Amino acid sequence: MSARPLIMGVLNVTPDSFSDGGHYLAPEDAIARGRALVEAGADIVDVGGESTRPGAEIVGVAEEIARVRPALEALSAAGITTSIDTMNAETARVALAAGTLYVNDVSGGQADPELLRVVAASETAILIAGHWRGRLDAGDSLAHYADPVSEVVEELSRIVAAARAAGIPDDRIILDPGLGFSKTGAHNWAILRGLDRLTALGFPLLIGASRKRFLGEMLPADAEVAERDLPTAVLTALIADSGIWGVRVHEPRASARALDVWEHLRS
Ligand code: PMM
Repeated sequence: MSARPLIMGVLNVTPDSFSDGGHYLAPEDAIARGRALVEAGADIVDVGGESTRPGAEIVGVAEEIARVRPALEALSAAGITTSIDTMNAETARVALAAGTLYVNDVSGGQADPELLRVVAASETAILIAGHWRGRLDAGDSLAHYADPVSEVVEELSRIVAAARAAGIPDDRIILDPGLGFSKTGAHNWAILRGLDRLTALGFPLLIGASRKRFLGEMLPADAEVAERDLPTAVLTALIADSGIWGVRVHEPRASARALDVWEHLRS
């Protein structure tokens, strides 16, 4: 039987993330939001200082570090498990020094290969490696697959090989299929239907579906982004049986309640 998946709460310290950008730029607001995510059921707070959405400004590493460091330090000092959402080795290094456990790189170490060596050198850090084909552009030009699940499995295997070559042991690697990263809604659904083949790789699996466009496409055109939290939570419960390790969500309370229902049903 599958263990209850962990909940990773999203804290974007950015002016421009698509669903929560601009709310937590002031350090005290970011820290308060991180604490609120834990109170709402998050096991881990994932702090990001650079938006990955198409067309987002690529911020300098110094600016990214300035955005995330106060929250990482304060939350880690409060005993909260944190994760840094970054593609930059230097940001990962600073985050680990601030007490962060997880280095969540949506590019799986491809944007800045030095990041893999930073994780390897820390001896305790855990890499969360996403499936990624390059920076997103508005046209999703890399979102072409003959067989999405097989190709994601194959490309994640190459990421694992690179992580191992950099010196990261298998028990410090978590994989993520990177829903929405060079993937259309149809590709995301195909991957969600094929999670068994991803867990068969033998690594813990994190799924980040929260508030993504493919969930919004099921809602009325004028629905607010926060209305995607209900479909997100339903999906959390529906995929909990696939043996996933965790879900990355913007509103932990909804997914925590969904997992409570899932636990009752299966016990
Ligand atoms: N998606 C986003 C950012 N970081 N990290 C992981 N591991 N998996 C994801 O799917 C993922 C991520 C983009 O969403 P956001 O802008 O709402 O944070």
